[in-house]
Amino acid sequence: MIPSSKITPESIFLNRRRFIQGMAGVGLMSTPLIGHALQFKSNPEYKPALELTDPEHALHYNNFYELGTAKSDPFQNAEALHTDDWKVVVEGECTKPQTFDMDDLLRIDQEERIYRFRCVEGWSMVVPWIGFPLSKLLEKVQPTSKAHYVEFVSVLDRKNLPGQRFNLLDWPYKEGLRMDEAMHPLTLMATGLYGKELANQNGAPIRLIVPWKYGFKSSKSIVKIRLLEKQPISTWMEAAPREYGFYSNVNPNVSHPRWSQAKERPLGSFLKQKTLMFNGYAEEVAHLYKGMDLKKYF
Ligand SMILES: Nc1nc2c(c(=O)[nH]1)N[C@H]1C(S)=C(S)[C@@H](COP(=O)(O)O)O[C@H]1N2
Ligand SMILES: [Mo]
Repeated sequence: MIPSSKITPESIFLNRRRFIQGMAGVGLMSTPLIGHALQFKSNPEYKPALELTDPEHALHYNNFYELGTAKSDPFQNAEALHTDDWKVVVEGECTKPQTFDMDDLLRIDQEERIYRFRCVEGWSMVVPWIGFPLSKLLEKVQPTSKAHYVEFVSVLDRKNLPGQRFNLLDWPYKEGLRMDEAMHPLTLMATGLYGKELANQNGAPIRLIVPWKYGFKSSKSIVKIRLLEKQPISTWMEAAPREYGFYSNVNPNVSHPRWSQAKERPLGSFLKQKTLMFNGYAEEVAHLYKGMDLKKYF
């Protein structure tokens, strides 16, 4: 995939899109410019009155260690990620394990949702994702009563992905959610961003988005989803267990061992702002953690 920003300036695209949106209201839209046409509807339930992050930042300041550790690496090395004939295997504790190709996944109704996104490093953004609730995919494989956790496995391609030539992390990148977190309506499988299919550097062709958790829980370029009875060990837990827990809910009151999480810097802004409990989604998700000590289950 050619990074879209190499084809057209994002500002032109955005203005054009706003114009089209203005005409079409919340009707069915497709991408007006180059790239795979994504059919999607804007979901008015997830259209907060927040200023969107300039796509220049969201597309060029990335964490995607498979493509390198510097923030500019994922965009620069984007072509090293090969997304042709992508498949997502869904297996484990379910009665109908299946392999889905991208056509199957794009046949699920795609919607646009504007979410806050907060990296554990202390920066944040507000971006319009396109995708579908993960619950819609999990329902298709019919989880058994033993499916208590979900594991997400990202792409493994040591030959092409520059970051995987080093064992900086235990590849492939793995993450996990509790079943109720995975089935929560906010939990999204994203296939697009800013009205277009996902750019490679953002985790093409399909990634997870869990907006109330730190960004590293939102795995990119997923190839396998496993339903499990026991809690899996995620890549960052394994790398630094005292720093990165399984839950990793955004919480301004629980510091990272090396820095405070009370504030964040929105990409494109010089000033910091206060970080919100559960990244502003407390009303929707706080009940999932009732009675849990959030300092212990960080
Ligand atoms: N496979 C994979 N997924 C990943 C990462 C990664 O290195 N590899 N980085 C995570 C981190 S730390 C963040 S903040 C987000 C960044 O997403 P973005 O580049 O689209 O903003 O992706 C997350 N998902
Ligand atoms: Mo992150």
